[in-house]
Amino acid sequence: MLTLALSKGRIFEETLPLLAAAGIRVTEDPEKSRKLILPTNRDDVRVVLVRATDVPTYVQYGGADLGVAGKDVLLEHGGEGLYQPLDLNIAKCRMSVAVRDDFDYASAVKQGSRIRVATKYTEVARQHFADKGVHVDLIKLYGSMELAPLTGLADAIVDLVSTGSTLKANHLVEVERIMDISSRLVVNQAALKLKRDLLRPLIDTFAAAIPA
Ligand code: PRT
Ligand code: MG
Repeated sequence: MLTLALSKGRIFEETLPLLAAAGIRVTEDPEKSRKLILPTNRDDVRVVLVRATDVPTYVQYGGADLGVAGKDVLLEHGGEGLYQPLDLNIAKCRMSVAVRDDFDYASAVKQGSRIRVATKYTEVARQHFADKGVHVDLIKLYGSMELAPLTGLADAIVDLVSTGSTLKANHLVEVERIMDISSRLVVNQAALKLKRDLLRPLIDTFAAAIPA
């Protein structure tokens, strides 16, 4: 049996075509069902639904044999115990710094200055500002980062941006692009050896079906 960990929403939706390429069809709709374990048309493959940030943890400890997780999530997790064979090129976005449209970011990040940044991605943010020689006070948030600069909680946020419409709707502007983000296939290292006969063909089929 192979257990695949996915999060609901864009990762689930964008993984479906890759599964289809391997002849795997999830036979229940996660948006309609309350089930957390979804069967597929194959007796030896099932899908477990977990929070996006929990996918690496499930795979690391063998709660799932493989999973799909954003690079943002993997960077914060650290990737320990995970084999990452493929960039699936799905759920694409970028990680950026954003500020209020009336905030003078250039002055705020002069060498040796100090800035207050709210983010879910404290590891990436810490590294980014360290590289620039800017002292940063990090405020860890779990959601609605966009609100932080509007309420005076922080000068800037580090968040994911795709269309940019969330920033725009909240009078924020993207002032720096830190990195491009896409989702990766992650595999439990022990499973890779013990379930090689099931996993290897699946990884190869996914590799051939990655969207351009
Ligand atoms: O939503 P929930 O709190 O349950 O969990 P999650 O946000 O961790 O999961 P989900 O499903 O929203 O995101 C899963 C993965 O999709 C992330 O880890 C990213 O790798 C990837 N991804 C791709 C995105 C986006 N695009 C994205 N736009 N994740 C989040 N967003 C958010 C962003 O944080 C911001 O609030 O969408 C908003 C911006 O979108 P635009 O289009 O307005 O710019
Ligand atoms: Mg989300």
